[in-house]
Amino acid sequence: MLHLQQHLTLEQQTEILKVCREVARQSPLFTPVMPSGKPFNYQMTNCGELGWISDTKGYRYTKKHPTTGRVWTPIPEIINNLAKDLANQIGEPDYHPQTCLINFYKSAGKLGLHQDNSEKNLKPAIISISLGDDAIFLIGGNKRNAPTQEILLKSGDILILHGDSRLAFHGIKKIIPGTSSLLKNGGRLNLTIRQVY
Ligand code: MD3
Ligand code: FE
Repeated sequence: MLHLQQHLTLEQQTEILKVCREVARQSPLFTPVMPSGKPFNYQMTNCGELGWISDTKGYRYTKKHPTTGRVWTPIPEIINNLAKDLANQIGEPDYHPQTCLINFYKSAGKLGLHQDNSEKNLKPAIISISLGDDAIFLIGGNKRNAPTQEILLKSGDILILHGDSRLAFHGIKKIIPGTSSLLKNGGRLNLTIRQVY
């Protein structure tokens, strides 16, 4: 895993936040539920040719927003270019961003320890961008019971998950309210860019 601390300037963060708001206007945030019916502790939407969703039918990628029934909006240029540049730098010149999951956490938001394995191709890197309030991120090993490490993610930080870390268990333990003024009303946005197949 690569952790690029404060990689994005305040200007870049502001521009990315703006395009996320435009995405959310077309494809509104919604609260997904687990296959058990239990709601997640955050809201989400997507952009790109595919979007990751969870409901009582399971975890999967779809071409359409679950409530509007419309296709997801394209990945904004600034996000697409940033992801391709970063992938290039880690030796993935053919990286093709197919989806950007946008998670929005309020102050009580969290995400339990899990593995990302809904993708058909598990080789391409995952690129994650943090905006807004700080979060305590947990990352462990490739087995659920392996010890975890806490990492503080701040606004403008980027994580690149490739190689061994791609299948590491991970989660968001806590949001630390009042640590960023990027989002007017607080909270944290996380963008996760993936090539699915
Ligand atoms: C480590 N999101 O949506 S992003 C997710 O902050 C997810 O919203 C978190 O985990 C969030 O699935 C964490 C950082 C991240 C993304 C993918 C990973 C870390 C990862 C895949 C493997 C290992
Ligand atoms: Fe994940």
